[in-house]
Amino acid sequence: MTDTLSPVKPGKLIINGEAVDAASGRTYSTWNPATESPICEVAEAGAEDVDRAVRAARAAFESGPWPKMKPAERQRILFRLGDLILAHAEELGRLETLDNGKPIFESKMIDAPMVANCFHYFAGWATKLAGDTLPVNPAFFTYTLREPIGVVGAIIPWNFPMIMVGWKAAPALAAGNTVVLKPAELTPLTALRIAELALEAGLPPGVFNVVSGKGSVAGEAMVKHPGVDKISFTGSTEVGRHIMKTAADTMKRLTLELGGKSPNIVFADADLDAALKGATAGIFYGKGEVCAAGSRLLVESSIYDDFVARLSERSAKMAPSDPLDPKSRLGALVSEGQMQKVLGWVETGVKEGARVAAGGKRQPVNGKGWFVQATVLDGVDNQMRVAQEEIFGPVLAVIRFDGVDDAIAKANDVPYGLASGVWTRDVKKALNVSRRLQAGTVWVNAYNFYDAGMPFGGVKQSGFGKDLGPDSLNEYTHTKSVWMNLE
Ligand code: TAP
Repeated sequence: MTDTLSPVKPGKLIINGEAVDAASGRTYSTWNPATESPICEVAEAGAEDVDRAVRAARAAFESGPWPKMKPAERQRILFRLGDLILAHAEELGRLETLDNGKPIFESKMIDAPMVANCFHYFAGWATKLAGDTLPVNPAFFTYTLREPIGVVGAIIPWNFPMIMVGWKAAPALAAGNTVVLKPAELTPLTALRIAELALEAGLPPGVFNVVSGKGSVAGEAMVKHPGVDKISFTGSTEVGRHIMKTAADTMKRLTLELGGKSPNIVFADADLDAALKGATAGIFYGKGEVCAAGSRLLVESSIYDDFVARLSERSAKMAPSDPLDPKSRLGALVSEGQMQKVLGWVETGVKEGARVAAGGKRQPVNGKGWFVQATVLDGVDNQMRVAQEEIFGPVLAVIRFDGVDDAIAKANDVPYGLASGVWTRDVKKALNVSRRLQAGTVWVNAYNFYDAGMPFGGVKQSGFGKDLGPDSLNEYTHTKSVWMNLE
């Protein structure tokens, strides 16, 4: 394994424009999932550090230059940050792969450009956030202002550690807010590095702070802190529910991007070669540790047996490999615990009556690592736990259906509603099915496409509020109505 290129420097908290230790002096090791070895020590924030960061963000919002700055200047700084991220794609990609276990192809070629894309795109919005003049009464001049909310607390998961920085911080900062971000304990390195790049780009001290640490300590402290005006969270439905309850005490606004069990529906009239690629990429990209993964493959009865045979053959060829190898397309799961959970789900599936048509086992690379084979569970019934609950690993549940109504009924019969895919050559069918799916995103003859300009977020137990696109700016602004008496 090639992870000893150069040592990774210890991670420090970024508070008020400085790299600092935790007040307690505590650190923890972050691990390389592909080699099962520690990468470096990282400062572990406690409630006192969160308080320091929130005070810095509060001061930067109340009396610092950021919210009052000419929007064009904010735009320039955020655009510069996008450029710096692109210029550091190699370094950020390597850090992400070491910390998370995902293939360097994904972290360097897809994730880093996506984060840059977020800062470039939202930089442009800084100059375009306008209110309205609303002629409601001739006796008044009536207009609205679109104002930043204040201090945004961003809490992000371990599966897309650097992309989530872009999704949360870019729109919040473009709108003039200040941010305190807590990366997942398991994957803090890229967020800390991007915070350093943000200072280099010219973000004033206190505008973007990063506090690495445990969710139950640093995350909890952020959600309870009266100095935080809004929490933007991506993670599990369980933690999202807890955050919603806790945030009620201080009446914080919330954006919750939660779990998923997304259906990827293949009709018999589809381009089956394309659908096959879409089905495998839909689940195995990101090792299946993807909220929007097409983890339930619904296949029409008339093509079911043949399609599953081809799918199994293709999946069996996707062997896990060294994530630092540019050719790798299946990396290591983020932690030993996650690997055990995923293997446990395969056992559950078998006990429920599913057949392992491909993979199903741990497969170390060079004798090490938390790698799991690309796994296909065939003959799954939509009521089984492996069809209803999030596995968050490279495990695909394949379910048979008969006709459009059955496909829709099965697709919607889960607690989640994050994303979905439809494969068909029939345009009317595609449009009708897209309308009837309960999901925040529908991909037609495609899967897993994202852009900073396209809103993303779920319905049902997948949460509410949008990341990305123009809609996400509503999450980070409020509207002030002004009535000016003309008489
Ligand atoms: P979680 O366990 O929910 O953790 C997400 C974040 O919340 C982490 O930073 C975590 O910190 C923090 N956290 C944990 N307990 C907290 C608490 N009591 N108060 C405040 N923060 C707390 O999820 P995960 O295991 O990292 O990620 C996997 C889950 O995220 C999956 O369910 C997946 O579907 C979902 N996800 C959803 C999306 C979208 S866009 N909908 C995207 C990615 C992931 P620690 O890690 O330090 O505990």
